[in-house]
Amino acid sequence: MTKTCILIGAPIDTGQKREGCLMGPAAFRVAGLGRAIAETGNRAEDWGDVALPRLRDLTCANAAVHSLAETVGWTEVLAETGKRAMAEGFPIFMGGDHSLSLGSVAGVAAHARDAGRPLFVLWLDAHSDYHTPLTTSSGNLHGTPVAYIAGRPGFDAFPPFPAPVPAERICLYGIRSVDGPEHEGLLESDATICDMRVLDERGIVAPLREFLDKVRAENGMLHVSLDVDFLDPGIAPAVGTTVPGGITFREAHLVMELLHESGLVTSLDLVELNPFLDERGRTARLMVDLVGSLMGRKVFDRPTRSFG
Ligand code: NNH
Ligand code: MN
Ligand code: MN
Ligand code: MN
Repeated sequence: MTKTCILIGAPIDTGQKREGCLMGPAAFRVAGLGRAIAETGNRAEDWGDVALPRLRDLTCANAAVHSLAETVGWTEVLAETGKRAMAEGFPIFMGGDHSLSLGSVAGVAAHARDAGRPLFVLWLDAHSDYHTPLTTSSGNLHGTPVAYIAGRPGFDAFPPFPAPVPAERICLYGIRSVDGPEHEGLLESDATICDMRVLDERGIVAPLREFLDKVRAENGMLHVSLDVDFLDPGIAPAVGTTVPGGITFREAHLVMELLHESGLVTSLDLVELNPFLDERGRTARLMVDLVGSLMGRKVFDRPTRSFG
């Protein structure tokens, strides 16, 4: 089925402290995201970059938290834009750091609620991003979106999350860096944790298929949030928070191909690309190639699915 991909640029870098992520949307365009989608026979429509609305005075009980007003502003505009885009096609949110997902998933969740369908979230990341504004010690709000999506308390400055996603519909996949308070919270939740230990032991395919089977069984919509640091730093250096032992080139493409074959994905975030740290655009190009695989590009096109 032909999809209309709606590219939404979100030049955000206030969710963390290193400058550069705001060049992400431009880098994705230069690396040919629109062309890569068109080559798969799908349509790409670029809505340009969203702009930060006027800031309000907001405070947080945790003094470590920085750029709260900016992050809330981005959340509001992305939730609104994301909801509109869901009604017209398959939104691809081009970050920007991962605080983008506070807004993108809020918009997607509002759409799913109105459509009467359950939303599932696949978090492809080295980190669990399960802090709340009250538990983060870095104060970097890019480490909080999963908690917001799951409806954890502590987000008083933010718009209430439209339809919190029950933890059993969230899968954290590829994680290998989890802070203490995140760990405690996750142990009490029913989120599916495919950390690197699980993936090393079981391989990458079976755990992913199990999660996709759950989505299919409930006729769910599936949001995929792809953080550059999900990938091994050796193949994806353009990210501020590299963690060794990441997903390889071949594994990453296989994940995307399985997602394509599932036909379940309805929206996508591309986050944490910091083009200032890239080597001649290789990380941006890899991310674009991965979207190509997600949208159906194949090396050899088999008439039927031949791998069970
Ligand atoms: N857990 C750390 C923090 O909250 C790191 C989060 N950084 C990320 N998340 N890149 O994906 O500061
Ligand atoms: Mn992240
Ligand atoms: Mn990360
Ligand atoms: Mn932390």
